[in-house]
Formats: sequence, structure tokens, C-alpha cells
Amino acid sequence: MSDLIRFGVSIDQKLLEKYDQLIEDGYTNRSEAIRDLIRDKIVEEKCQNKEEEVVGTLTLFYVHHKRGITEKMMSIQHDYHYLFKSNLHLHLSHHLCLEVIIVEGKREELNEVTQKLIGLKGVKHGKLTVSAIDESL
Ligand code: NI
Repeated sequence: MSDLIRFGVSIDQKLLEKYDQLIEDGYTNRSEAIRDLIRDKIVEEKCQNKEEEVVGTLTLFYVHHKRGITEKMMSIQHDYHYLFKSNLHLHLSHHLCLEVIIVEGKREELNEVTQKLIGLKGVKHGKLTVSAIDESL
């Protein structure tokens, strides 16, 4: 990590009070909360870039007895096998399955494969969550 720098910030008192209330349960000091806020913004910006290498999870809820769905899901995952790192499968109920997949790769390709998987009939809900964190942050 590089050297620490102190800087002054002018801020409306009520805005600061609201921020302090927001962070009081999780942070012991305001500086770490502000550092996390800045990191979050930088990561968010990086993740907007479709060329960025990102890592994250793809969560899918689907009805396993929908005709052909497991074969179609497997076929799509094999087409993009280099993006899929690890799977966790949970049989949520008689009908519903939860699949959580660790993914890593180019943002654009992850968006593409996510759309293909979520677009399958029988997939009830899906969400891709990614980060582009590195040691410099
Ligand atoms: Ni299942």
C-alpha cells in the first residue's frame, strides 16, 4: 500500500450525521468507511468496462423438471467452460433448484453467458454479481 495522506473535506453537517448513522454498526472509524466508499466506486466503474477481467458469482433459480433445461444449461456452460470455476447446487424444494457458480473472465462474455442462461425457459431468476478488486485498492 502507498503512503497515507490526510485531507480535509467540507461537508454539510446533516449529511455527515446521516453517513455516521449509516456506518455506526460496521465501522470503528470514519476513515475506513470513506476508503471503502471510494474502493466501491472504483470497482463499480471498472466493472462497467466490458473488457475488464472480473470475478464473481452467477446465481440461478430454476425448475429442474422443465423439459431439457439441465441439458441446455450444461451445454451453454460447456460452450463457455473457461469462465466457470466452481458450482454449488442445492435442491431447494421438489421443483426448484439453486445453482451458485463462481465465474471469472471478461465482463462482456460473462454478461453474454448470463443472458443465455437466464433466458432459458424454466430459469425463474438469475443474477450475476462481479467485482474487479485487486491489491492496489
Ligand atoms: Ni436440484
